[in-house]
Amino acid sequence: HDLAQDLQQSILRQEIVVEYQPVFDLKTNAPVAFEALARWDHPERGRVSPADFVPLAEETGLIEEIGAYVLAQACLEASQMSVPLRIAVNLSPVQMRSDGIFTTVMDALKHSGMPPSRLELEITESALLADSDRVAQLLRRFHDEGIKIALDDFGTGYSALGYLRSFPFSKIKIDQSFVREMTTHPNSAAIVSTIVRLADQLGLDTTAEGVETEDQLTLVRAAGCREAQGFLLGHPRRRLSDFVMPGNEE
Ligand code: G
Ligand code: G
Ligand code: MN
Ligand code: NA
Repeated sequence: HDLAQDLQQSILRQEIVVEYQPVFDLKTNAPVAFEALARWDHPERGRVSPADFVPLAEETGLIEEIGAYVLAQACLEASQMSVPLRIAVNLSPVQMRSDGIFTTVMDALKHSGMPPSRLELEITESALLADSDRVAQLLRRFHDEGIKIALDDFGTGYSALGYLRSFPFSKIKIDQSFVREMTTHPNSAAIVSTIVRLADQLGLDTTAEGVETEDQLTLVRAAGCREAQGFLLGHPRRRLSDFVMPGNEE
């Protein structure tokens, strides 16, 4: 039978699992947040990537249920951590358009007891394109509750700078494609430094995504990024335990 049918059963069958990737502060080298990343452990196909099932979930409308599960699970697990780090959750543009999204987020916070200030919602530019007045209003409601909003995959869309003016972001996440090219393309390094300077002037934090090598880490640090995440620093993992930065073990 088809994948969409299986996806419908996936939550009930507890096949959707949430992994967490640590995000590190580049000044202190300490972990400051975790990004929740959904995975689907299909009984026959094995692990299905969100790159494959999120689009299917969006088409079928199941993203609302799956997204609510991820939010609830992430807030619950984060509330049980020994150290109160932030937790970042990705929201699809389809979730952003649903009427229930504000309540879904607030319910996840209420049921877990986690303070809103520890939650960061990651949205991509594509969520801002349609119905932007409504989205701006929604983001302001989140912001007024103390929830942080991060602009994910920055640099890959239109990157219209007007977005940075009209929406209450607290952070820009610099797309992995720039980080990957920093060591080989001077233009990418220049773009990253410029994004960081722009963010600084707007009072926004920056996270470099997809840091895989020591050279990349050196360059994103030199560019002034506040935070970094990537396979060099920590892979997504099932358990929210206390991560340490490589080379900083003791
Ligand atoms: O973890 P991975 O690199 O396989 O994720 C692939 C894509 O799926 C990324 O763009 C990531 O943002 C997205 N993704 C992962 N988990 C979630 C989730 O819970 N909700 C949504 N909407 N997207 C997710
Ligand atoms: O779109 P978004 O930025 O949310 O996507 C996050 C995705 O990037 C996750 O699927 C995560 O598994 C993946 N990811 C995290 N760190 C790295 C990395 O260092 N290299 C690569 N290739 N992917 C990464
Ligand atoms: Mn993300
Ligand atoms: Na991203």
